[in-house]
Amino acid sequence: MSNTIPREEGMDNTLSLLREGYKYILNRRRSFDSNVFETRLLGKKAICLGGKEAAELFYDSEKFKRESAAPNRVVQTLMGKKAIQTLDGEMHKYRKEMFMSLMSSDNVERLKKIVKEQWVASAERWEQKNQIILYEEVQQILCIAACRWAGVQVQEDELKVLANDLEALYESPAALGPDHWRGRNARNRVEKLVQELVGMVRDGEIQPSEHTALYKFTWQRNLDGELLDTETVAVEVINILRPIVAISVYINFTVLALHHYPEERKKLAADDGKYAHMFIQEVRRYYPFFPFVAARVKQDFIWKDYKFEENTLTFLDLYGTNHDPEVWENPDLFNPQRFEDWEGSPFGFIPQGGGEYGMGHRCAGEWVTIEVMKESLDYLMNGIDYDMPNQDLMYSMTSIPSIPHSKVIIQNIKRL
Ligand code: HEM
Ligand code: MYR
Repeated sequence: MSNTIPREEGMDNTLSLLREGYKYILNRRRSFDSNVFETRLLGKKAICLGGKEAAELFYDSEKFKRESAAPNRVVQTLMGKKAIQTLDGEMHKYRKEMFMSLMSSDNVERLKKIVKEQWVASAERWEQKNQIILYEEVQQILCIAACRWAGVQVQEDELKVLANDLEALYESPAALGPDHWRGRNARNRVEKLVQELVGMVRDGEIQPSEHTALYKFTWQRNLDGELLDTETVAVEVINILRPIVAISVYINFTVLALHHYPEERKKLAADDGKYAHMFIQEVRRYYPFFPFVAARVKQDFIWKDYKFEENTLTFLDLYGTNHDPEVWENPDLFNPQRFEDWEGSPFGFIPQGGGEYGMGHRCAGEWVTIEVMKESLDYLMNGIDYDMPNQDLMYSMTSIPSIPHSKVIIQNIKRL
């Protein structure tokens, strides 16, 4: 015997999703008083899940798979074909090990060092200018750092185009019309560029250091002992470059938080490192970024008397789980203090996905993200002084991903 999953009426509710954005799933979880409901999105039946318990279910790889789960528009922009995000089982585990082999503390330190150097070099230039658009400048910093870290050599004059293309890959998945096509064109260009480099590594024309993603991925063998095909190597190297550039969104939100909550500056100034960590965690929890992730039911099962049918498309609400009152006290208040005695939760705090790194799909770059954010926060607090002119700092809850409208303008920059 099973109960019927609460169902949202309507032939297709994609329009409501567009209208309500990050809050679409949360709004319905509230109105149906249920952490699971059924709807129709992008012309298909879909189940939406939210909350800690539902996240635990979603990350059970016996129950959900990623094959054919990501909408085509997301594959064609953000992820790329045959990317790790679309793999299951042994293939996924093996590919994940390849990614995680980059995440040793030495290698993460190497990235932080490059990021710091780029902040310093950029601030020197900014002193000569009246004002800068931080989002764009930080993308340059992170694009150079990501390329150096990954062993991807690009000419100085190509960097702006590349940073702009990598931005387009993560800004376009949910966009419509030309804003979406900008991402598809960017993917074609970036894949071509990285594929050429992979070819050059294989031909011995260039020799990136063995710590780099370009080296490791180029020489990675599949479970069948064959080298990965060139397209897949390029897709996975881009799975390193793009998200590092995307940290610019979180850095923008970091500056926004410092501006909106000036008392936080004092706490950070008196800090030995612990408060900075709490502050960064709260930025990742509080601000909207990755809205939800998609999977399909692997085989029929029953959960809480609800029947989940094989192949049903299922979305897990990341934003809504990070704002779930069952998990967080006053979830809509920005309060880093909440992380002081926080015991950790692989399913309640999921800005970059949940569960484990090794077996599941949780973000391979979560540690990198936190460390790059900390390094950047430290430079913003102790490396420079700046003013924030009047500007439109609003960010929309319906554009995905959400970015403060002015892209954060800062002026009168002085190195300390
Ligand atoms: C996966 C978010 C930064 C590499 C993911 C997932 C999310 C996410 C939500 C999917 C989880 C799932 O499918 O269940 C973010 C956000 C970032 C970020 C918001 C902030 C900028 C990074 C960085 C890297 C990275 C810096 C690499 C250096 C990956 C990879 C996957 C992934 C390789 C696929 C993991 C898998 O399928 O097993 N990320 N990420 N991400 N992320 Fe990140
Ligand atoms: C990354 O580049 O991997 C990290 C940041 C990506 C943010 C992308 C936000 C839009 C994703 C829409 C996905 C819908 C999934 C079904």
